[in-house]
Amino acid sequence: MPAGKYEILVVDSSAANRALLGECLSQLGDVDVAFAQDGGEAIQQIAARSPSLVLIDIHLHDGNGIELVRRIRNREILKDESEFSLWMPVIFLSPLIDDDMVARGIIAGGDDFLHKPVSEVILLAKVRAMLRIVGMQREIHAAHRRLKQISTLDGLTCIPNRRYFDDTLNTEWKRCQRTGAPLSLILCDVDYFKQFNDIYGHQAGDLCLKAVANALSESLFRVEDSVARYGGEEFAVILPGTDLRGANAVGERMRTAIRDLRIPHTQGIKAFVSCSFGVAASRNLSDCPAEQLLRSADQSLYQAKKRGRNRVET
Ligand code: GH3
Ligand code: MG
Ligand code: MG
Ligand code: MG
Repeated sequence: MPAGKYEILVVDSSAANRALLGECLSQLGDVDVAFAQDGGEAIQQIAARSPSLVLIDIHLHDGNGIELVRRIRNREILKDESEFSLWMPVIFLSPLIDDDMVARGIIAGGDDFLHKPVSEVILLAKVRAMLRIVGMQREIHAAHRRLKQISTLDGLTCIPNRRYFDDTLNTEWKRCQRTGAPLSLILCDVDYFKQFNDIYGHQAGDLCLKAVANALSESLFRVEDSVARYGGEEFAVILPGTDLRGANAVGERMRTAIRDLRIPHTQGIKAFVSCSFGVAASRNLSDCPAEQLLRSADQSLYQAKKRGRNRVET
């Protein structure tokens, strides 16, 4: 069995059986055993602890084990917020097992049957085999999480990338539309960056972009605000619940933060690297699509460039 802790839930209405099964399962080593004496308790325990595996006696005080599994599998009780659902194996325990029962149990969502009284070696072998798959599944889940995280980050600056920006703008757009809150956008573009590369080299250009990305991130104080690398030397900021005045203030803070980096640029504004900012806000989102907000921020950025750079325009 792979490393990591597993939790097994034993659902049995007989205290003696619970004790027996608990003792047997404790031989597995890295396993915690929890108990439920009926379906009601089982449902609570599964919701609270998300066990790795469940053993369920067919005959429970408050009903039938097969019916309980049907409810579990219908996700009546499993709240799964992630897109990734994890398989939780279920083994039925029954003194009598016939074909019809096995068919019904498997169709309901069970995975295996064991005769009562339970053979210790068979129980341990089956549980081990199932936990092996649960362990592999955990590894896949962890890899999936890592990949998902990587896919939304920009490789150079380590801040969110364009994909993240597009998704977040979409989500925040809908949220603000629902709640009636304003939504602001800032587009930021490094001034005379082509010349920066020409003078100091591409590697220095990369370092400059990292420093700019960092300064922009550190200028945001609210958790719901985010900055992403929008393209080459352009960045985009999403400010949910912020109006034009607030967004303007954030833009001004960012502009100052970048000047304060004091990155030399002989062809830049007053010999340091600077950025230009275009700000746009929308209050009535129902008659202004997200693309229009983006266009409006882009127009403001264009104005900032035209009016001399190192400035914030709305
Ligand atoms: P403006 O003030 O009008 O924005 O002038 P600019 O020179 O910054 O504008 P332009 O769009 O002409 O140049 C952007 C430059 O950014 C050109 C491109 O080589 C550089 N660039 C884009 N991505 C990267 C990158 O990842 N690393 C480096 N070093 N340079 C990059
Ligand atoms: Mg540009
Ligand atoms: Mg340009
Ligand atoms: Mg530029």
